[in-house]
This record gives sequence, C-alpha cells and structure tokens, in this order.
Amino acid sequence: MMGIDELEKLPRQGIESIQLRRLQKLVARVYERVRPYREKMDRAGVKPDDIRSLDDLRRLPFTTKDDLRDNYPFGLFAAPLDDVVRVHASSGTTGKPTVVGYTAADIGVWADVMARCLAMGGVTTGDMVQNAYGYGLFTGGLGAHYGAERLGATVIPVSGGNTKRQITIMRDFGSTVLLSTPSYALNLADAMTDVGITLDQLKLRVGIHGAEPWSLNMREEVERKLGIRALDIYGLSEVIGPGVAMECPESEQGMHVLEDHFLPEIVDPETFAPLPPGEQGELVFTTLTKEAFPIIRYRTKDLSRLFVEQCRCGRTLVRMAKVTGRTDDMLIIRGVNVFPSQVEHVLMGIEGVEPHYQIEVNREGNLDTMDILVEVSEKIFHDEVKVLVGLSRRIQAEIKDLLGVTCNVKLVEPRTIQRSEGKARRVIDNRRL
Ligand code: DLL
Repeated sequence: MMGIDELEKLPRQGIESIQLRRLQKLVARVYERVRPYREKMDRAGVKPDDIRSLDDLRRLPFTTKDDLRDNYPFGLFAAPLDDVVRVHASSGTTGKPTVVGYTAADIGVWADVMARCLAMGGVTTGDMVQNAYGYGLFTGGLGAHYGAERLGATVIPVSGGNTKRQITIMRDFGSTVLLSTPSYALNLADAMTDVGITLDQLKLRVGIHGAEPWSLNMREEVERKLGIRALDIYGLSEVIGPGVAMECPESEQGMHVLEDHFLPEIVDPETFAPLPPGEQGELVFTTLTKEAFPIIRYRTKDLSRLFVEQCRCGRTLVRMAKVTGRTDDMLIIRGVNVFPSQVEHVLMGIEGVEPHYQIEVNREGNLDTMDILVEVSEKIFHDEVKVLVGLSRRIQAEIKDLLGVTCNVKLVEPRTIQRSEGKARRVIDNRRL
C-alpha cells in the first residue's frame, strides 16, 4: 500500500511555506497572462509583489461564475491553446457552460491528486476499480480514471448508466472499488436485488462517492446495501474536478484538502469576510499549481467549515466538513448541476410561455426526478391537445439539450402557479437526503 505522502504530514509551517511560494508564482503568472485578472487586481490596487505572506491572499479579488461567463469560453486561460491538451465543461448559470482547460502538466497534477485521494481511501495497485462516474465533458469520469491509473490499480471505465450491465461486470470482474455518485451507488444496490445478485457474489470493499451532497444516513444505507465502506470525495470543475478533498477512513471531521495544490478559505457568505477555522461559511479556493486554468479565490457557493486539528490518520492537511448546502439555488439532479436560471432561459425563448414556472424535484427510489410546471398563455391553454403536447415536448427537448437532464413538463393554466410576495419560489425540492 502507498504510504502517506510526506507532503500530507508536514507541520503547518512547512505546508504554508510551500503554499506561499506557489501562490506568489501563480499570482505573477495570472497577472501577466490573463487580462481580466490583471484588470481586477489593478482596480483593487494590488500587484503580484504585494503577496508577501499567505494573509495577503485576502487582498486579491474573488472570482465567481460570472467572471467565467463573461470570459466564455477561453478568456481566463493562462496558457496558449497550443499548450492546452484537454477541456471540460460544467453548468453555467444560463445558456453558456463553464469551460475549463488543462495543459499536459495540469493533467499530471490532476492524476496525482486523484491518485492520492484514492490512496487515502485505501485503494491500492491490487484493486479492481469500477469507475461509474460519467465520462465526457463532466470531470468525474476522466478525472477519476487518470487517478486510478496513476495509482496503478486496474480501471474498468464503465461510465454511468447501463445499470444491469454494471452489476454483471461488478460480479464477473470482481470489482473491489466503486467510484460513483452516492445516489447511483444506491441505485446499483437496488438493481442488484432485481437481477438476483447477492453481496456474497461480489468482492466490493470500498465506495468513493461525491459530486453531489449526501447525508450520513445515506452513507449508512450505501454501506449496508453494498456491504462496503463508503467515503466522501469533493471537487469542482473550476478548481480541477474530483480530487480537491477526500475523506480518509479515520476522519470523523470531513475531507482532507490537498492543500499543496488547492488553498481553501471560508468566508462569510454575505460580507465575504474571512472566517476562522470551525465556522461555517462559503468555501473559497485558490489553485496553486495549475497552468491553463488557474483560479484565484473562487467562490464555490458551497457551504462548509475547515478544521485544522491533526487527523488520527496522521495527516496534517486541513479538513473540510461535508458539504450539505449551497448559498445559491443550484440543484444537483442525477449528478448534473442545474440552475433554475437555465430552465428560465429555455422557457423564455419559447413563444406562448408565461414567465411563471416552478421546478419540483423528487426522489423516486434512488432516482431524482424533475417536474417543470409552466404557465402558458390563455390562447395556448385552450388550443388542441396536439399543440399542447408539441409544446411540452419541445420544452423537454430543449432542456435536455441544454442541461442533459430529462424532465417532465406540465403545462398549466394561466395564474395557477402561486405568486409570491417576495422572491419567487422557483424550486420545490422534496428530496430528503
Ligand atoms: O462534481 C467533480 C466531482 C466528480 C467531484 C466526481 C467528486 C466526484 P462539478 O460538476 O463542477 O464537479 O460540480 C461541482 O458539485 O461545487 C458541489 O456543489 C458539488 N459536489 C461535488 N462533490 C461533492 C460532495 C464535480 N462530495 C459541485 N458533496 C460542487 C457535496 C459535492 N457536494
């Protein structure tokens, strides 16, 4: 088994001096190469030379999803496209996705951090890793894949879906590790009963689950139904993808942040003032080593806390509490990030649709479902059934096109969706995680 990486056991001062050196280099790179960063820093009156201690990080402006949207698709890249070997994308808040890029060195860093996460979860070269994160623009599949290969385990790149085949493969290949979203892990567990495969026919030992929030109850259910140890992994495309933080089996306080590459902060979600360890707030990340898409003080909108106490496993890396909520209205539906504003964007592009809608999310079995209630104009509502069916199909198709998620569309009469007196209540999330 791979021992604990030396970097993960450094005393605070050791890790902080690495962070400072890398931060200084990164800020200089970004200032020199990325105009939007340079302009923001100039406006804030801060130059790369002003970064003399880690505390000076606070002088740098935040980056948000709006910055990514304003510079779509490649405007924040800090390397020429010639040096970019891969791009990934995730949901933006409206029609445009968030695009991120990687140089060959970045892909190497990503494989390293992901391999370290897997090792933290107890994965070794002897493991058969069934990677059920989706392959494609989503960072989950390829990110986990490169990490498992880097570690030297055997990877089964099965991707998401095709549930029955997954279970047969799991049995026949003797998969020992499952990489998937937690909801898909439960889905697999239930489908096992349907195909008549029992736990004693499997060699599954560990599950490494992330990409969406999941409660401790859900963890218990995954562990019981699959007979495994289920661990949490966190990451986001803007920072690198999966591999930003990982729970070790001994931690009772969240996930170890790979601090030599990603510098975490917690800020007050309203004032953005930095908060001390232990306090809940918005998680902010600065990448320390990325070349193509470095990001400075990225406001993730995820709510968490940081713990600085050393873990029982011996690692000194800061830990972040399980992410249970967000400061915005982003939903994660079957692993896909969905913003209500994206749904609105689609609806507003369609004639006869009123600007009143509601998104209802439920969990049936282990699958998330999304119903969209849409008010249509008086005229349309009294039109032929054919017209109504055509309209809901069109909305469904456009949403599928933009978001990659299938939803049920219910067209309703004008004035049936409750009007609110303050903020419209666009989302009713009935999932109890
Ligand atoms: O979900 C990367 C990933 C893939 C992480 C596979 C773990 C495993 P995005 O699609 O950009 O990237 O979505 C990032 O997902 O800001 C959180 O809101 C949420 N998220 C990710 N991991 C967790 C987790 C990938 N363990 C967004 N718990 C983040 C709760 C999570 N939420």
